[in-house]
Amino acid sequence: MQQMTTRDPAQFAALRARLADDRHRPHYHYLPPANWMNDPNGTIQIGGTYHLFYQHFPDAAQWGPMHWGHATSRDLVHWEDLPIALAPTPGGPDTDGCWSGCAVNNDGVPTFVYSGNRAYPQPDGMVKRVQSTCIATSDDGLRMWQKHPANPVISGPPPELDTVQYRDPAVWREGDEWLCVTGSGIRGVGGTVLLYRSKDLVQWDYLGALYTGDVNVREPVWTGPMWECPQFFALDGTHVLVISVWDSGTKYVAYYTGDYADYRFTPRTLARFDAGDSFYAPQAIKDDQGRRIMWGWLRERRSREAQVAAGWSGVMSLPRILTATPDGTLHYAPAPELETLRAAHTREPERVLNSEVVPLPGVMGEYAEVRAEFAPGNAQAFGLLLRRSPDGAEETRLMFEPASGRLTLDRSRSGTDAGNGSIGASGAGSAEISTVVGDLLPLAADEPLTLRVFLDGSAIEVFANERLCLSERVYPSRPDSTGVAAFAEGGSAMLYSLDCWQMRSIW
Ligand code: DQQ
Repeated sequence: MQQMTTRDPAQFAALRARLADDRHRPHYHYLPPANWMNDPNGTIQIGGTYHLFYQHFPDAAQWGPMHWGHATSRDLVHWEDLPIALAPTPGGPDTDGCWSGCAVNNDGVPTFVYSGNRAYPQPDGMVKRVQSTCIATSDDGLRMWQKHPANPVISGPPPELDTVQYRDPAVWREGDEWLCVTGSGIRGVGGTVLLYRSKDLVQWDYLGALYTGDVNVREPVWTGPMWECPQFFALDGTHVLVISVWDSGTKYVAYYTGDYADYRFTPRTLARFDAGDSFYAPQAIKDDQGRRIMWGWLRERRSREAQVAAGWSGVMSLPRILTATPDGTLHYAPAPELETLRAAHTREPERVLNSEVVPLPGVMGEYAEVRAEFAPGNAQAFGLLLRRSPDGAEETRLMFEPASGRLTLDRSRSGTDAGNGSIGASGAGSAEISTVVGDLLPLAADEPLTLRVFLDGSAIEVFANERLCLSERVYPSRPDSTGVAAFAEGGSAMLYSLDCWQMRSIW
């Protein structure tokens, strides 16, 4: 692909048009006009407008010195691309990248609090990274940003701590002070979030660790040696700490719920946030309806070469509304605004599935929402076959096993192109890609399984009974891998209903 840059907003429409025919490119998930995107940053709603900033490399579909891209929405569904908001300043603390951070409204002054990154190549070929906390403000409605002359406002982790890495400030207001958590890890101990307070976002005092994990504990979730992109907020009577687990590379997202008092957090629960391998580095806002809305980065699951050749990389998840139950379990719902994208609708009749695969020829599952409700019956396994070719040679299997209560997504037969992280895959990173992902979803007696599946080119997001999310990326090789089938194995299951809506493009 001829080199494209997203530095010039006048080119945005042409870039989107140029990539529009790529069938792996989503139609109703946000992604930049072209090139690389990773974490959501600086999410905020001001004057009714949702602002989404994101980690962006504007010169290629690969990771590079990070900028902050920018898009806005009035309805959480349709987005307008705006010019790049932040770029590295040569010689400054963010010379090698404006890394992740947040946005706050400081008495009417929109302010970014973000990670500056400097990279120093070492004689042994390694790179020493120096990460600090910087701020920037805007006086023109969040378009142009001025970096503060005092940057970095926090030059690095407290010197008394033996830290692994240090980045990704998340700031909130408590009374008359600002509080900030920053992701880090204590060598040999575990991931940690370091807590600071400030009156003015410029002078910060370190208050100790809000909470530190234990790298040696594997259950219920291994939380690793370092945490990126922490999020900490009150929700429905509990406090939630969301962490992105890093271990020489990005792993997955987990969350704790528990109690917060005297600048310390005491967890009561710990679980995976998303059972897939794609969702990472999420960020949440509280909007003007009081809803806690979260977006995450749906990273690619194909080789670096395939991403560069495509000319784009990275997708933003759909906005998820979070709620917490009294036992500390998070529930997730796709923002109801997404229903405005529903177009042609098909409904399959109720049927019993008897150890069989039932293709549903009327259901087109390429850019669609599928909602299916099952009763487990006595089947050993049942579920949906997604992105299926007419002969079943390619398919992505979403399967529930009642005995174990496990929901899995198997992408081992999703596509055959080399480099797509599936069968026949080759290329950077493909060896470490798991092809079967999932988690436990215990059902109460007589509780049906309700799957809401959002299919959008290469992006799949599953909401199961609103308490398990599973996000993945698949790259079917065949243009006719657009079908959906229902199946049951080792007995029968009841498919009460299956609705499918074609989803309109947001562009
Ligand atoms: N991405 C950013 C970091 C963050 C990581 C760099 C998480 O600030 O820790 O692009 O994906």
